[in-house]
Amino acid sequence: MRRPSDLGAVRRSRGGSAGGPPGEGDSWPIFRVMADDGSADPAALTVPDAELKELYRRMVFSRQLDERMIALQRQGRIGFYIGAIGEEATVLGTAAAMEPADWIFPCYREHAAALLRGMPLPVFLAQMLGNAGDLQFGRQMPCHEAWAPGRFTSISAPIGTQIPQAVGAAWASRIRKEPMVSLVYFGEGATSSSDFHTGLNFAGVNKIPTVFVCRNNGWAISLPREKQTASETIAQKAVAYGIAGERVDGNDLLAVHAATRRARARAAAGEGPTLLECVTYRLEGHSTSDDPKAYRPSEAVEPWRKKDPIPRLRAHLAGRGLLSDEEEAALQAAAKEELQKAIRDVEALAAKPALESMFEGVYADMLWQQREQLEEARAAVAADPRVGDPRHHGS
Ligand SMILES: Cc1ncc(C[n+]2csc(CCOP(=O)(O)OP(=O)(O)O)c2C)c(N)n1
Repeated sequence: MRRPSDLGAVRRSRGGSAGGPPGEGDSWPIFRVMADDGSADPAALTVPDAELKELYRRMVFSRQLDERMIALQRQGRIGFYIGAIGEEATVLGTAAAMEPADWIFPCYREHAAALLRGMPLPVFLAQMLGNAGDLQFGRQMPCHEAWAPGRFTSISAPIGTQIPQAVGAAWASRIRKEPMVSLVYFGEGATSSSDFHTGLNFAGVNKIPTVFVCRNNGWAISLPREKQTASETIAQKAVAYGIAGERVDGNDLLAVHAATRRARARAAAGEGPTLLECVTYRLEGHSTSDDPKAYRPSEAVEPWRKKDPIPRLRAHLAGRGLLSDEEEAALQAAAKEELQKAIRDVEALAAKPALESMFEGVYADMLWQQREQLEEARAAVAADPRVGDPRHHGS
């Protein structure tokens, strides 16, 4: 069996004690390109300058999107949101390192990857509102988007289910001789799921071309990483499956991108899958339904605020003369304006999905039972137009 230690930058565990917050385990050294102050060895830079600036712009946009969506939820304008504040370098660095033919299997924090894959912002926002512009006809929870034209599958709410799905899709592509590598996202909590085992075991045995991206953000809702697993790191779990494992500074966009390129190249060359552990931190609550003050002291968060991936990449770009203060201000203002306009436009689309859409898309031809239910629904709406309005809970 090929040992992960044979695979270039991939390390093998020397063992070590369990516990400690993410970032402390030293038996699997963390791969970094950028220092905390944004400086980097010019010889280690692999992302062209223009692409790097564009990824920085997308990180800023992702942060503003998350902040706006949380505000909309607090104002009662959308029902739910789950974002990636603090994890932007992990999401964008991995997605940007893949090829357009590759399928992305998201967890639920990867909205920036959906937009990178070409999902139009208004379509994303219509899904948030579940209105007539929603391609899913309001059937999914808010922020459970899908964008098939960009090979971005539906967000997976049940923990871990997307892992074997990504493996199956890559297996199918290999059978069809298509050069596709799948990439799947999950949190460190999902590494305790049976689907994690199923997916990594099968992929390891069969050398399936999948890149497994664990966003180790330290928390699974209220459960800290050290109570999730006795393993010192997530990357070392690769050893048991006989696959490559790599531990990366998830707040270093350059490192995340380079490690994902390496993992993709291994997969495409038939050398099998890689488990990438991106060490990052969930700076805010799990979702808009969560208040982290109930279980996490703010002192635990402060050191990670100083490691925020956005100022770090900004310092890197500024240090290399690639981003001036004026450009930074313009980029922030443009993101704000784009968001404001898109939210205004999509909210103005007040219409709900067509009533018929509730019954369509299940069978090629509607069953008689569905036709009967559709007639009943039509009669109910005709008698009281408030029926079906989510703000109306019956009388
Ligand atoms: C099978 C299943 N069990 C429980 C839940 C409830 N749940 C939603 S998110 C979550 C925590 C997941 O944590 P992690 O995998 O670390 O991802 P993160 O939210 O940190 O990105 C849980 C337990 C679920 N969605 N599915």
